[in-house]
This record gives sequence, structure tokens and C-alpha cells, in this order.
Amino acid sequence: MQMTFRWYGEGNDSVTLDQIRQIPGVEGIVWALHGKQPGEVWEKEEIAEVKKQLDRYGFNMDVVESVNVHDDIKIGLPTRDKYIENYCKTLRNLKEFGVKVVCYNFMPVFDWTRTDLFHPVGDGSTALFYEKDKIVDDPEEMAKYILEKSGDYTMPGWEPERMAKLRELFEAYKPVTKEKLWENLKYFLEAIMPTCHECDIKMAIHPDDPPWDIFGLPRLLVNEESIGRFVSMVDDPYNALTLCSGSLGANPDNNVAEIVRKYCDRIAFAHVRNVKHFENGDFSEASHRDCDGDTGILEIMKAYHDCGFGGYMRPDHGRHIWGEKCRPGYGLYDRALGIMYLLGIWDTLEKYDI
Ligand code: CS2
Ligand code: MN
Repeated sequence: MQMTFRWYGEGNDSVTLDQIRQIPGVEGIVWALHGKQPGEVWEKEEIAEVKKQLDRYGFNMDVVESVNVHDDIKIGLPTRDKYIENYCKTLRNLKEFGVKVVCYNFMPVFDWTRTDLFHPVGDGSTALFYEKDKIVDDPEEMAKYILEKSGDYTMPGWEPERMAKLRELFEAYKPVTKEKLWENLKYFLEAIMPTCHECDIKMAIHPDDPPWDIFGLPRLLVNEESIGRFVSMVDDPYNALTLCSGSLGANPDNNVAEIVRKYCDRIAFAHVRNVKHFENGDFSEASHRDCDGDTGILEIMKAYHDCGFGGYMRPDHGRHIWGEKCRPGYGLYDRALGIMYLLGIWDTLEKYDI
């Protein structure tokens, strides 16, 4: 297992590389060109600039999160082939810099959705929160709220330019049923697999968050069954998973550790995040400590260890603690605590062979 840390880039993150370097055990930075629109080619000079920054601190750039997929590909429009071609160009450029894993998602319109970005946890800290009843029919309301609350930083998938076109986007997705979306995902993957082989880059899909249909939009990767469908639909080692324990774990019916055991050979990238459920279906994100949530962090780490997981791992969303001003879910302090907890479990499993 190789520990990594997500960083949004210079001038785009409250956390610095110098700070990340002081967290024990971090070998690589999970990065992206956040200024790029889906469908645009990532140019070599732009990638080289990030490499220069990471090299200064001895970090690798093996994992990208995310190269976003253009809506025309998800919707299945004729223009998708042009965007697939651009995607392949980006993969070829990334290969030049040694990138091994590209994380992406196939969620229509929105990336992850929460109803409160700074919900009090009860100990003075705040965390991302999902209140079922607050999911109103009007996604524009939600977008307005999220944009207002995310402060100076734009969150991936919730860019203001994108939100301005929300109604149009919803209209465009109208004919896309769940089955159609599966078909479009298959088309995309089959088209890019040869380039992935050529470049030795694994495509690692991130599950949908939350793992259920939302605002009438279909969601595909939500449980064990759908993950099974995904890996067999394009049965290729380069068609891989970003196994996000928090996304899947938002549904109490999902046993994430079991999913890890079942699909470990296809997991290229592990996101470890803890979630606490409430009886009415609401959930809150929690510290990475096992007993602070219901995701089963110890079981999950044991599952990875038992399977001899050799891929990349990162702590996922953290709480906002000690008054830190940061991107929602992506502060320094709680994710650093998370890393120490995860590495503590891992080192113990390694040393005592349990
Ligand atoms: C999220 C997502 O769970 C997560 O890691 O913060 O924004 C995630 O990066 C994307 O869904 C991956 O494409
Ligand atoms: Mn995740």
C-alpha cells in the first residue's frame, strides 16, 4: 500500500506541500489540473508545471483525481467521440510523467452532494452532513447553497459556470435512463481501454455519492451488485475501481469490507472515510477512527491487508477542526490525524501478522 494525500494545487488550496511533507508516510500527491473543463486536453507544459512543484518536495504524481468526463460522453451524444479522443490525448500526456492511476466518476450533473458543509459534530468541530429531508426538488436551490457555503474555493463538480447551466444540463439528461447511462459508460471504457494499455494507466471509477438516485438522476455505482456489473461489463485490469468507503458506506446496507475482499484485485485506489448513520437516513461524516462512525474502518483496513493490497490509498474527507479555514472536507489537520490512524492500523497488521 502506498499512502497519498489529495492537494488542489498552488493558490487553490489552504494546505501547502510543505505541510503535507511533515505528515509521516505520505509518498504521493493526488492532484489534478483543476482549472480544466471536462473535455479539454491536459497539455504537457501544464502537467510539467505541477511535476516541478511536487519534485521539490519529493512527492510522486502517480495518481490523478480527477480527469472529469464530458457530459456529452455521459449523455451519449454524437460529439462524444471528439471528447473521447481528447481524453486519450490527456492520458498519453499523463503517461509521459509516470501517472499510473486516473480517478474519475460517471455521476450525471453533480459530483458528491451534501446538505450542510459545516455541520456541528458536537465536540466543537464540523463535518459534511446529509439531511434527507433537505434534498429539495429544486437542485438550483441546492447549488446556490453549496456555492455560498464553499467560501473562496470552488468544489469539484460544483463550479459556478457549470451551475449556471443547471437547467440546460437537467434537460439534456432527461432521455438518459439508468440503462442508457450504463451503455454510455461501457462505450466510453471500451473506447479508451487500448490507450490505457498502451500508457499503462488504470482508470479507477469513483462510486456515486450518495449511493442512490438523487434529483431524479440515475446513479450507477452504488453497491456490491453494481460494482460486480461494472467490473464484468468491461473485464479488463485497466478498468479499475476507486473504492471510496464513505460514498458506499452512506448506505447502511453496504458492507464495505466485504466489497473490498471481493474486488480487491480491481481496486487501484482506496479512499478511506468514515460515516455515521442516523435512524432517519441522514448521515454525517466522521473522524477516521472506527468507533466514531459506522463504516467499519478496522474491518476495511484488515480486508485490504489480508488481500495484500498494493495500490494507492488516501484519507478521504475530514472534519474541520481547531478552527481551520479550508475547503469543505479537505483541511490539513483531520486528514493528517486520519493518516496517522490508518498507518497505525496498517503498521500493526504488518508487524504482528494479524
Ligand atoms: C470526493 C469526490 O469522495 C471524494 O473523494 O471528494 O469529489 C471525488 O473526488 C470525485 O467524485 C472523483 O471523481
Ligand atoms: Mn472518495
